[in-house]
Amino acid sequence: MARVYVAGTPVETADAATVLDAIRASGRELPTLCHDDRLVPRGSCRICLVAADRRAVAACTTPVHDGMMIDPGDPVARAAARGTLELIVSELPARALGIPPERSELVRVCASVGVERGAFTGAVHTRGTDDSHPYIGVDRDLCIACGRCVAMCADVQGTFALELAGRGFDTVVTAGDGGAWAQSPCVSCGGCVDSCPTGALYDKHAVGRTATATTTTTCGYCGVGCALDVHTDAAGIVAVTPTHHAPVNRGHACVKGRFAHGFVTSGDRLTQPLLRAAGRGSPLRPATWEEALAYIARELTRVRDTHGGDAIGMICSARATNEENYLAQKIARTVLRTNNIDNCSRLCHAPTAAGLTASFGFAGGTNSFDDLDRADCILVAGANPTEAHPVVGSRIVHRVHAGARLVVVDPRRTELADLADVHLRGVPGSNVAVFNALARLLLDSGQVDHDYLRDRTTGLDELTALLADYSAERVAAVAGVPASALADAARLFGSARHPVILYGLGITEHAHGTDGVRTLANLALLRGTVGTADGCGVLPLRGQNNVQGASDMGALPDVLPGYQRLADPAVRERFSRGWGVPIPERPGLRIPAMFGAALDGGLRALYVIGEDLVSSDPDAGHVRAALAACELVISQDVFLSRTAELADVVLPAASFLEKDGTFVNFDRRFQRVRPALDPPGGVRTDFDILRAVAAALGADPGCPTPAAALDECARLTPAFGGISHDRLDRVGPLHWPCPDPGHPGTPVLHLDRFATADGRAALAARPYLPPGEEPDAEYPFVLVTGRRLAHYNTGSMTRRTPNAELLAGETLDIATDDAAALGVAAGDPVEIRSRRGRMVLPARPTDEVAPGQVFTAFHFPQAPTNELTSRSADEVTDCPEYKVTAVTLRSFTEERK
Ligand SMILES: Nc1nc2c(c(=O)[nH]1)N[C@H]1C(S)=C(S)[C@@H](COP(=O)(O)OP(=O)(O)OC[C@H]3O[C@@H](n4cnc5c(=O)[nH]c(N)nc54)[C@H](O)[C@@H]3O)O[C@H]1N2
Ligand SMILES: Nc1nc2c(c(=O)[nH]1)N[C@H]1C(S)=C(S)[C@@H](COP(=O)(O)OP(=O)(O)OC[C@H]3O[C@@H](n4cnc5c(=O)[nH]c(N)nc54)[C@H](O)[C@@H]3O)O[C@H]1N2
Ligand SMILES: [Mo]
Repeated sequence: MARVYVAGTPVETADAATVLDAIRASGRELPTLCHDDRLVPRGSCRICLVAADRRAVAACTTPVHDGMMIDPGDPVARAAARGTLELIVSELPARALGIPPERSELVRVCASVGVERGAFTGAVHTRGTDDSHPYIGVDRDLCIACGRCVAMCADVQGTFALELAGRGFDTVVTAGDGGAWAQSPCVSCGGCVDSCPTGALYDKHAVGRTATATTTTTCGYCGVGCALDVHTDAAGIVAVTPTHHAPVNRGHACVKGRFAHGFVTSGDRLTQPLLRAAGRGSPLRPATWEEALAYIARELTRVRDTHGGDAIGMICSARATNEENYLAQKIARTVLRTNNIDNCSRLCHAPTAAGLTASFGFAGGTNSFDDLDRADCILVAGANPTEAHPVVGSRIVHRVHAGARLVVVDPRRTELADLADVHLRGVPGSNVAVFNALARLLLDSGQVDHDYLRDRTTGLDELTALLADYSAERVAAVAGVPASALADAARLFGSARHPVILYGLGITEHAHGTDGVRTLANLALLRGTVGTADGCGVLPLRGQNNVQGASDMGALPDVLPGYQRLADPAVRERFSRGWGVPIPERPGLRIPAMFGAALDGGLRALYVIGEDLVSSDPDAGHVRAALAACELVISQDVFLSRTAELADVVLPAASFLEKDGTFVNFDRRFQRVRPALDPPGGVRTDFDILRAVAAALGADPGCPTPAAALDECARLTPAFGGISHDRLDRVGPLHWPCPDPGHPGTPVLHLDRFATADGRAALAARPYLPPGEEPDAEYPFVLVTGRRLAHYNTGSMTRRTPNAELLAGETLDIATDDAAALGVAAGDPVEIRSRRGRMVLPARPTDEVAPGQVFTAFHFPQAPTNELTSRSADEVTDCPEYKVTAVTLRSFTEERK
């Protein structure tokens, strides 16, 4: 700590503080122009000149020392600052000072320093504008070459798309090679726009509007859980900006959270319930809420009372809030009287929940994302965070530039693979073999923590015995990864002091996904880097905004909130007492089993909240057949999804921007979701809809408000006992477990003991087994499916925003040589056929995919990827093997000739 004097008043600051920090800590404001808290201070604009120990200094770059005397109002320094500002302004066109103050820091600074236009008139630029990008407008003549945008792009986003080009007076920001912004490598995170002090870079959507309110909430796209400030006027959203100083995203965001909000006003949003007046076969027509609710109540009651509650299934939404998921599973269990409730974690990270529970005892990532800041080796396995979790991706890039080593395990050459020290490019489905080889190399080289293994783990002998079969040479042959690369990876991971493991669906969405998670977790255990103050642990990059929370809230067939086991009579007893209704004992069906039961006649009604089964579940033909077999399908969604089109009743739901509640992000943080908008007329939140459905069924589910729902959940769930809306509003995000209102939350799990029965982590001795579906002579290629930056899952939201201009359609990514052998060039149509279905996509020849493999996403209805994927699934959790589908390809143009 240092004690300094600001205008004579003593102020305590950190040793590393700057004069600017000290002035702000004293409660004073000091205008700045080139400064941004997210960036390393530059000290280039001189607007923050003050006197320190009687010398004029730039406050933003001058470090404090004990006893320093700071005079923020020193007349000489401030006159110099004012003169500098006058010079800057003199070189700008008149419109620079006509921008509303909330969109121009320069205008605010001029007002505060007392500078008006006209003191000097310098030469003014005529460098023109760039309107090519759907979101980012460029008015080059307002650029003062402060460099903030360049630093945001390089140091925060990690893309290095921007630079200051030209010399002297002509220096100006440019993107890429200086051509159109839209053609540059810019990934549209918006960081440059958020930092630009003059309006040279601006949010095109916000032009001409003035926000009258700002609501801080949590992003509803991926599981990173970025805090966003949603700025609104009477007409709706003016702009969304990342919340500065938010613990997760620290003032950063991606193209989806930052810009893709236009779907809320899309003309085709559902705004009233839809019903089939004359039953199946008749068209969906608008209905009143009363009609729709009465219909649902009558049909659900009929099915329940005739066939029992287990003839009904409910699929809850990882897009919805904790409170909504809590209420949904409570209604399923107490009103519909079934444990047939599941959520899309089944399609995603169910193997994570099963694998981490088996290894460590808890179904959550072990550490906080913040621990990445000290990681010196990052193992990214089966994840593509620069596209799917961009704020995490940026932080990884940043760490690597700061010296951390990077190992990427992915069949594709992703952006991070390009940056990696070692890229292990095994064939899809080879993870267990690769991780076993790495484990063997760590053991053979002695790069393991023997004390830790002895004291804190079980299963070392079994693992060691199994690993006899996993020499690097043998695995090289199985996985197609050079033995030397395996050795390099093991050496980097084995010699790191703070290794961290981040992983994604490339590990889980496999026939042996749970084994993949467990054998990956072995690596952290061997090194003793999980459950220790030093270690950085194992972090699953959970997918949906609230997939962690949907599962935490018990929207699962075999556990109640907080993973309390339904099979445990004491747990059932507590919930039965808490809810005042005995809860059914029989464990419910998982999503794939619900489809099977529908086809067998055991399941007759399916209530689907915020999931597009036809687009996102594997083998769409099978899904459609299952839906057709049900007597009643309810779809509750923001849009008429492909599933809603097949439903008997469609209920219009609010989006995350219109909701009150909480989400749990990928590192177990409860974060507040606050309504920035009212739902459009006729639309209700999932919370209100669920309460109305329960009421129509003649039940009162309690939980009058979202806050009350979380309170009730906290009372029944020890791990969440200290979490409430009120506390989150006061102290900010909290990591579970958080057992009581005085508990600070648990960023790092398992510090004293693991949550397993014996308190030790279980090493897993799991053999490599081949994928469920393998290529053969008839279907010789492996189709890998995944994600692209600009679009989100079924694309229902992002396709209804200008993100559709950033990526207008799907492609089939194919190795250059394979494309040549097929006779297709970029853009040529290729027919892709599996044992179940087909589609036609334009080819995109690239060396990002290996020969014999092809890649595509599932964001567009015109590219119905899941018509092709198989029902092969993880043997433990039924998570579909989306990452391996055997397909055959042919040039479609050829065919038609
Ligand atoms: N832009 C965007 N962001 C998203 C989403 C989105 O749709 N769009 N969806 C969200 C959701 S729900 C989720 S779950 C997450 C998913 O986030 P990720 O898990 O990162 O996404 P994927 O692209 O599905 O798969 C990750 C990687 O696994 C690799 N892979 C495939 N097979 C194998 C294998 O056998 N071994 C290894 N080691 N790797 C393999 C793929 O090549 C791919 O690069 O993203 C979330 N964020
Ligand atoms: N081939 C292939 N298929 C995959 C995957 C893959 O990697 N490859 N990944 C799988 C994974 S990981 C996942 S998570 C699933 C995702 O699959 P889904 O969950 O089906 O996909 P989403 O597009 O995220 O959202 C589903 C629906 O929720 C609606 N919605 C959004 N917000 C709300 C809300 O607040 N309330 C309500 N009621 N509705 C809302 C959207 O409009 C959309 O129609 O896809 C899976 N499918
Ligand atoms: Mo997901």
